[in-house]
Amino acid sequence: MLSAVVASLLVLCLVSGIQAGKRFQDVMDFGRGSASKTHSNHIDGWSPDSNSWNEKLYPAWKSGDARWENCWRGGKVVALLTSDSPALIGSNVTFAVNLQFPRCQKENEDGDIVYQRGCGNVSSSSPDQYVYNWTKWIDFCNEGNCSFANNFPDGKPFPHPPHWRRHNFIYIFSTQGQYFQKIGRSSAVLSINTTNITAGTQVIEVTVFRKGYRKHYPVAKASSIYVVTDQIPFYVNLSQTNDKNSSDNIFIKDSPIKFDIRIHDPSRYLNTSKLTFDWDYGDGSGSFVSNNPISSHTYTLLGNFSVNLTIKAAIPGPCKPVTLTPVPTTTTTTSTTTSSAITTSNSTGNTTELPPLTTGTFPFTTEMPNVTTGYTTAPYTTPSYTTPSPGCFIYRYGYYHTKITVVGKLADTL
Ligand SMILES: *[C@@H]1O[C@H](CO)[C@@H](O)[C@H](O)[C@H]1NC(C)=O
Ligand SMILES: *[C@@H]1O[C@H](CO)[C@@H](O)[C@H](O)[C@H]1NC(C)=O
Ligand SMILES: *[C@@H]1O[C@H](CO)[C@@H](O)[C@H](O)[C@H]1NC(C)=O
Ligand SMILES: *[C@@H]1O[C@H](CO)[C@@H](O)[C@H](O)[C@H]1NC(C)=O
Ligand SMILES: *[C@@H]1O[C@H](CO)[C@@H](O)[C@H](O)[C@H]1NC(C)=O
Ligand SMILES: *[C@@H]1O[C@H](CO)[C@@H](O)[C@H](O)[C@H]1NC(C)=O
Ligand SMILES: *[C@@H]1O[C@H](CO)[C@@H](O)[C@H](O)[C@H]1NC(C)=O
Ligand SMILES: *[C@@H]1O[C@H](CO)[C@@H](O)[C@H](O)[C@H]1NC(C)=O
Ligand SMILES: *[C@@H]1O[C@H](CO)[C@@H](O)[C@H](O)[C@H]1NC(C)=O
Ligand SMILES: *[C@@H]1O[C@H](CO)[C@@H](O)[C@H](O)[C@H]1NC(C)=O
Ligand SMILES: *[C@@H]1O[C@H](CO)[C@@H](O)[C@H](O)[C@H]1NC(C)=O
Ligand SMILES: CC(=O)N[C@H]1CO[C@H](CO)[C@@H](O)[C@@H]1O
Repeated sequence: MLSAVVASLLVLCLVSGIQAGKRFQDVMDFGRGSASKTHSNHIDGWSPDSNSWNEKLYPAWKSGDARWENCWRGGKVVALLTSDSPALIGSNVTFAVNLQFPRCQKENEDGDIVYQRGCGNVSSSSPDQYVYNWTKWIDFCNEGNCSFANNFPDGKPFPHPPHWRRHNFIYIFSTQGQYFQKIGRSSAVLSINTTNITAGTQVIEVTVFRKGYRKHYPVAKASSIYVVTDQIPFYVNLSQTNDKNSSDNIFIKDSPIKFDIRIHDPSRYLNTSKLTFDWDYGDGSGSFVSNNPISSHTYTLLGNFSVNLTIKAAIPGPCKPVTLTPVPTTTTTTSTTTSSAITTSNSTGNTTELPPLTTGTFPFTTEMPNVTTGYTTAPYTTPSYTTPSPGCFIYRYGYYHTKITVVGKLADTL
């Protein structure tokens, strides 16, 4: 009898022990999947998703949980998650989250959510009515010590950047088996240095909570993919004066064509690199090497030409034999030929008012398949175009190939 009581107590303890032991990876939809892979590489400033998650303070709902339906007054909040990928390994990829509130709701200067005047049922003469007024809590908060819940899911206290009291949303990002937490207003931006991220297509997820008194409430969830590549992302703009159709790749003989290389490098990672552009215009004129992303070539023959470009970036790097992220030299096709739109998914658990958005897509091309571009440090490199200068470099390449047709002036009017 007694032993039965002890046993059931023990069971109770075990059960509650299990409940208390929720981890980030259990909460994140993609956490489990990515945790099974080997993510031994640490992202600066991020934490492993094996850390425990305080479920009392942050209720954890999976997508599709019915509770998402009533988590916000007057409708649903949609989180739009976008990125500026593709990102060359070593550069930063930047994510932006924007919260869209139900019709007629907006965030005001104080960071509170109010009904917009003159919208829908809200009378234009009445003062702002609040949906969520967090300002009223500020009195309960002095120098970083608030009487309401003021910690992240892993227990760390909120940081106190300027105006932090007006930061009423908590953003939990998750990728590569790691998480990052921050507070903010109705939008948030986050950069990741991709040095330690494996080349390929990766998934990132964000869960957004609104500030509550005793606990915080999930309001939206979103996920997106981003591409990290070991080849320089760029596109080439070909143009010619008086070109009838700028997208048909048909040009006129004896008139210069402008080849304009636009490198996609929003974090300016390549700013300190030496860039070399090696053109082959395909008309037997040979290789033309330049340091200028804009070049010009005049075809004096009619016909079809196969144009090739190799971009080489010498990025100043550490000199010691580095054991950096092993860049998979497997078919880079998977990671680089995805010039397709990178779509972001929306989710508030169920249906959303908006179609999935596309990220700031970039018409980049890095075509040539299976060219190996591993990390190479200066002492071990194959012969290079540039004369070896002091210091050591990481070399990255980008490839472009296109076909153009050169016609006579009268050809298309005939
Ligand atoms: C990459 O990983 C190494 C080893 O874990 C770490 O020391 C370094 O800070 C990381 N760098 C970045 C940019 O994440
Ligand atoms: C989810 O959406 C479906 C179809 O739009 C709807 O029938 C269902 O009621 C929604 N689920 C919840 C929990 O609201
Ligand atoms: C990312 O980190 C690496 C290694 O710390 C550094 O060399 C590189 O410049 C960083 N990239 C950016 C965009 O800050
Ligand atoms: C005000 O809102 C109610 C309920 O949402 C709706 O039935 C009514 O038509 C609205 N009135 C106007 C003038 O929009
Ligand atoms: C929010 O609460 C504060 C303090 O109670 C009050 O002064 C303010 O007017 C409220 N804001 C709105 C938009 O109602
Ligand atoms: C924060 O508040 C708690 C409880 O109200 C109090 O015990 C503590 O001394 C305060 N700490 C500071 C730094 O004000
Ligand atoms: C790159 O991201 C890191 C955070 O990972 C940030 O500290 C750094 O300022 C960023 N650099 C640039 C140039 O965006
Ligand atoms: C390509 O270059 C032409 C001429 O410089 C310019 O008018 C056009 O806007 C550019 N197109 C793109 C997509 O950058
Ligand atoms: C321009 O060329 C593209 C590609 O060949 C073609 O799809 C498009 O219809 C052309 N536009 C015009 C106005 O001729
Ligand atoms: C140009 O690139 C194509 C395809 O990548 C390749 O087949 C061809 O040999 C290259 N031509 C030259 C002259 O390098
Ligand atoms: C690239 O692919 C070609 C055929 O598709 C193959 O013959 C060649 O060995 C590959 N090169 C490398 C470096 O994998
Ligand atoms: C992940 C997710 O829920 N995506 C949804 C985004 O919205 C579209 C259209 O509303 C749905 O088809 C997706 O399933």
